[in-house]
Amino acid sequence: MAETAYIALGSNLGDRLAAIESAVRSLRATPGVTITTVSEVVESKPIGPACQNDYLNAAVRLETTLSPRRLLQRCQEIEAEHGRNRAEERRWGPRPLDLDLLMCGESVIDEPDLTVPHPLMHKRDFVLRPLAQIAPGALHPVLKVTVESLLSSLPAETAMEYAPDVSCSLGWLSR
Ligand code: A4P
Ligand code: MG
Repeated sequence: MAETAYIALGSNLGDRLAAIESAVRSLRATPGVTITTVSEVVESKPIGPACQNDYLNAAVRLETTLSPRRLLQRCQEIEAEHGRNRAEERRWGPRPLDLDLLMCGESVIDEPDLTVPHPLMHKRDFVLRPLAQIAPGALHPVLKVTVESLLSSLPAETAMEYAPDVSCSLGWLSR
């Protein structure tokens, strides 16, 4: 049975927009995955070590017959294809591509290498803002509140700065 899942995309190294576009194409080409909506791409100041570039962030909604674990594996393959090497990274440090599995249907998973919903999604403006564009009414299966209300209840100091000139639409990548 197909489930609705949401994936967050981020990039702050190299050609950030090309990486995000290409990752959406790779997801779209994955058997068992149909991308249904793609958010705008927004630019955000980095959370984490300060000495790194601003990020581009986006979110996609998809229908999938893959299990959450298989979907995460596919995300990690796509990250690796885009030059990501975790062995050389700091936590929250710069990366050419980051794909986070935010939610997958009603699944609640708490395993060492897979937590669904993503454990930080409800605290991240750079995740919730693009996600709220495409799924304002989606319900967080643990917190039992909508994405829209998670976003509006973030403390003001977590609000990100966005550069509107970088905002752009990848809607043409939906199908
Ligand atoms: N993992 C467990 N559950 C999941 C899941 N649901 N989705 C495991 C993805 N991965 C999951 O991930 C570390 C491990 O988490 C993986 O091995 C996987 O098995 P990672 O991608 O290597 O580490 P990370 O991305 O540094 O950590 P995390 O906890 O995903 O943090 P974030 O929130 O992604 O932070 N600032 C801005 N403005 N924009 C950003 O996109 N991103 C980060 C990364 C920091 N600052 C940022 C941004
Ligand atoms: Mg991550």
